[in-house]
Amino acid sequence: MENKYENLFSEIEKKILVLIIQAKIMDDLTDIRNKYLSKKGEFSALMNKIREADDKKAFGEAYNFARRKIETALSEKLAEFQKAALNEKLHAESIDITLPGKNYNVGVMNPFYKVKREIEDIFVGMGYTVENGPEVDTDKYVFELLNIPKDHPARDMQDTLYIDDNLLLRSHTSSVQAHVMEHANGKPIKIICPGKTFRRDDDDMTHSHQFAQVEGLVIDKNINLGNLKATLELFAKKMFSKDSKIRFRSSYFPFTEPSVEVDVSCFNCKGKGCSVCKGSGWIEILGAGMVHPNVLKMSGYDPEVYSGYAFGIGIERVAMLRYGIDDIRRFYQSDVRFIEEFNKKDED
Ligand code: FA5
Repeated sequence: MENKYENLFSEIEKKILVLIIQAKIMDDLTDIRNKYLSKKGEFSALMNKIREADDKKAFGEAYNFARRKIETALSEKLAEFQKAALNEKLHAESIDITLPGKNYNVGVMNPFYKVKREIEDIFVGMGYTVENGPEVDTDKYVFELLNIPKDHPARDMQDTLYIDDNLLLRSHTSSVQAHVMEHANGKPIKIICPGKTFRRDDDDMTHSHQFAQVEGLVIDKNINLGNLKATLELFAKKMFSKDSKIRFRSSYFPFTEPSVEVDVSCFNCKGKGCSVCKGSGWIEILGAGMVHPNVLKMSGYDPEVYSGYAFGIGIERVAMLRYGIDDIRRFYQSDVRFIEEFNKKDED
């Protein structure tokens, strides 16, 4: 049906539609919208004439019809601009897949860390949890709670770097034993703690002033030396080879009684004697023993009820045996050729 108000809007409608067609950029559309369709825009202003219209409904319909046409044309043009902009962006970002790629070198793990992780895996597999302890610690934890009072001669063998009279770089991971016992509140313990240790040792092929140990500590009722031996034998078989054997040699540590040094049968000659084991057929890898009753008492355990064992494994020494590395200092020289060499050995 004819609407007598149509003509009132047709002229301005055409003018705006032409402007929309001619728009070159998105901003042109914004300008058109502001100029004609905003509250005080030229087209919107025509709505005021409704007051004079005798058929207000028809007037409103004609106005809305024209306005919708303009709005539709604006949206279509806007979509056109957006599509063009997207195409342009996609084109600019297109990748030439025929170009040669960049070569990235994949880093490899230092054999020290490989062995550290393997040791952790073996003990976690036996139900141990992995703990951490401070590398800078007090005299109390590094020595006193381990039955090494001030002026005890055993301190000579573990001289270290002191920050002040009381604060020092730990000379063994055994310091973690006292921390763990303190927090366990008399409950059973089964932990290992890998970490850095420091000593005033002269560096040579098998000694470094900084090295790493894995401490092990088990405390419960009825723990005996046989448990320690079975644990370490299983460790040696998993770490070195399934026919590895271990032997205990009696030794002395103030914090264990009895104390032992533990040797592993030489992986190279299977105990016959070779240059790796210096002809003995055995290689020392750790110190261990039954936790001394004094240590248990000082940390709140009744030695009549609880017993335990502890061990301290030198990580670099194990890595040296595992990979046939002749000099401990190589671990710390950051020579990429050295590190890569041991990755190749794993792949062989
Ligand atoms: C200890 O440090 C004791 N805390 C171990 C222990 C723990 C005994 C729990 C009993 C119970 P020892 O000084 O022997 O013990 O060191 C243990 C291991 O650390 C050695 O067998 C060796 O593998 C390694 N180690 C010791 N000193 C050095 C060093 N300067 N450089 C490299 N490795 C070392």
